[in-house]
Amino acid sequence: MYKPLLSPGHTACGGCGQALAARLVVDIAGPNVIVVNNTGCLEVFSTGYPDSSWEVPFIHSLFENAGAVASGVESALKYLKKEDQINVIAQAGDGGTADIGLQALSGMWERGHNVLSICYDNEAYMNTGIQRSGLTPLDTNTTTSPVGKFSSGNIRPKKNMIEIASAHGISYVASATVGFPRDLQRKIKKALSLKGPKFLHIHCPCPLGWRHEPNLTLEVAKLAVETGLFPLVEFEFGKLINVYKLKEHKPVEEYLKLQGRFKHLLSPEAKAELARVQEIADGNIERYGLLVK
Ligand SMILES: Cc1ncc(C[n+]2csc(CCOP(=O)(O)OP(=O)(O)O)c2C)c(N)n1
Ligand code: SF4
Repeated sequence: MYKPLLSPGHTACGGCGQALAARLVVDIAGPNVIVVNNTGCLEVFSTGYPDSSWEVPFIHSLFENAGAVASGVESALKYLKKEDQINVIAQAGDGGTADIGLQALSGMWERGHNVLSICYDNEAYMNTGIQRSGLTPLDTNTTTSPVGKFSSGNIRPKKNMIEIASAHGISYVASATVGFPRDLQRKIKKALSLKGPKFLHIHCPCPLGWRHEPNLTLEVAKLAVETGLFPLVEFEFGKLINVYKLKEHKPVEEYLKLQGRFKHLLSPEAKAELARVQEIADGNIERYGLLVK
């Protein structure tokens, strides 16, 4: 009988993209895995003391150091000559990956540890109240980039985390989304079949922070890809090897209009800001050759 390795009964919000992604990940990774998890929503909703939803060994690291802890776990497995039997996954949210945890991850990638790092990207520090992170998109309304008379939300574009990781020349770097679960699981399988450091960046809608209906999680996730705002790409040793092609280029409004965090962009006065967001999507489409010709 099927037994999920991230079992139900945890306390994630209804429609949480991160809960769905984590389950897809661990189910395909299988039982021979050790998970190291930065502080963040995923760790909090799945491990409320004294309970745990994890059916595999799970270590809660600090907010900033899953990379360092996972490096130690992998080194211990090597010493015990068990590195071929057990996979190590280091996982975190976007804040834990692209901001505070980046130094530890970069060190782990540079040293060449055989670890799969995963970023569950819900585009803000959700666990502490929707503060912006380095992966929050331009013009997002968050509690630390509030929309107002003189502000259209977050003033910085999303960091290109995929290319930051890929610049380390590691064996595999890819983006994925809960909107395309089979593609996500294929990428996990591929990553775990390769030696050395790997990085998977998973786009995970958050109904609470993005202010969309919980039943729209998959639709929102798919539209991020279909508008070009979250391209699905794969790199091997720093080289782009594959992209998810788009048959048509949907306008960004189709994605933005489902989410309260972008509501201000749809007013007639916000035309110029909306054009800036569309420019980002167009730039991704051109950069990665996403459109079917
Ligand atoms: C050094 C340190 N600073 C701040 C915190 C408080 N803190 C815990 S979780 C968190 C936000 C996590 O955000 P992210 O990594 O994006 O994950 P999410 O909760 O969004 O899934 C913060 C700021 C902490 N635990 N440790
Ligand atoms: S706040 Fe967002 S990421 Fe956190 S449990 Fe709720 S839906 Fe999931």
